[in-house]
Amino acid sequence: MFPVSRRLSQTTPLLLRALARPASSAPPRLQPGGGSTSEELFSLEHKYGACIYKPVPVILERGEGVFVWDVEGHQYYDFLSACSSLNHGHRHPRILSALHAQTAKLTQTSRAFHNSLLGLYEEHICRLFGYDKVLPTNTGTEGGETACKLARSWAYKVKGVPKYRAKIVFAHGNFWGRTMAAFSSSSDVSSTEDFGPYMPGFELIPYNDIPALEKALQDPHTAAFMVEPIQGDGGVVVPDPGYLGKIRHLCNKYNVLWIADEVQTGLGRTGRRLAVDHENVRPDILILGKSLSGGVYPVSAVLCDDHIASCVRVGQYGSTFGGSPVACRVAMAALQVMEEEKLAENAAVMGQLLHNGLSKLPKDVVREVRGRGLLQGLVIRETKDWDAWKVCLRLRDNGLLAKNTSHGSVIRLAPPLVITEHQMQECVDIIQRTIMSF
Ligand code: IF1
Repeated sequence: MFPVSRRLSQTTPLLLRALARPASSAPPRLQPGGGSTSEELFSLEHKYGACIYKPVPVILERGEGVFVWDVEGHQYYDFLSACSSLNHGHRHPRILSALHAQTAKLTQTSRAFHNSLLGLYEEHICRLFGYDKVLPTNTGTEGGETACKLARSWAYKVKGVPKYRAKIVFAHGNFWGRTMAAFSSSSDVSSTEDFGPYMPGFELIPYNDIPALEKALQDPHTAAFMVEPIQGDGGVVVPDPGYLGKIRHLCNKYNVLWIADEVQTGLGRTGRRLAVDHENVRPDILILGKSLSGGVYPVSAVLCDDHIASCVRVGQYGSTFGGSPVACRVAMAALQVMEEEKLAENAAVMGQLLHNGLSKLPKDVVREVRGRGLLQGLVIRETKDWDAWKVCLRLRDNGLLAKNTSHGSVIRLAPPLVITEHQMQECVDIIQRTIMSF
């Protein structure tokens, strides 16, 4: 134990810091919608917000369909769709009316009681995706955590893996969040090195590498392989044709669960309802999120069949807002709109337009254009004069908002799936003009 004096000296500054801060009840100077300028708002974020992002310098105030406007009234095409949480576009009228209708009645109950929407939603999503059960969650990360827990529990109770020897395999370049478990499965040392020690029982193999996968699955303690059908933040990496089918085959062969993380690729983004539909294969556990609520509320979901869901026990899963009346209502509306407005089909057609329009760009600036549907990546050949970040800044100046992935040189191009042919042509022109300006 430290001597009292040292303990005091250590605690005194903290104590003083805690006590000395006068809580201010004065109302903030600037009010929502009160005409604050970008500069004023930048400075507030700089002063009061922990520095955890490096956003493109633009302050958005309004959104409609594929468009957003900044506080000065400049209009932009939104080519990120808030990281694919706006597949339906900004403020889709049918999703907003579902939100307003529900908030006028009952917003939240917690799972301490039933609510009148949960069963309707559970039936809707299970029948649409063809699974026996759903665990309603809030964020994609929570969906990933839930999937890993399900896989471990199944390994012990069904596969017969000795307790606490279960292994879950992930692919280099994966991203499914920033929690301790998500970071424990990350290959990105630069963002995870501050947070050890890491979750045991996680193993990394190269993405799109079937021999490496087979070797990992041969371990009798392997519970699951969790993977994105296309790696989003990893740089819009599309695996070889047949990769998903071989995952399915090998997971069957070695009695391992296949967890598909479709948080970013799902719900029409790649030109099919799910990215796994491109190879007509079915994961054992499916994680959805982001656009599941049409971008108006955090809603995610984990779908599986009874032999996996039967491993859960009351009290092991859940959250305050998971399965709330608002979550259920907006998710049902989002799923209906996706189907009735054929968003996946439009993504396939518009994605081809985008891909074709960009494939003619000069190879000395654009190394490659890759992706599926409306999840495309523009791989910039970076030099001392330009990089992906500078291209994003110039795209902004030309009226189109996009952002490079954590892998730096790849600009993710992912507009809302409601984009029209005319709008897509305009955007291709903007991107071509911008690239040619370098
Ligand atoms: C941010 C990235 C994209 C995801 C996949 C799970 C999650 C994500 C495949 C977790 C989340 C978001 C997080 C968001 C930016 C965005 C992103 F750059 F971080 F990686 F899209 F590529 N699985 N991706 O992509 O879902 O808990 O966030 O709901 O953190 O800034 P979440």
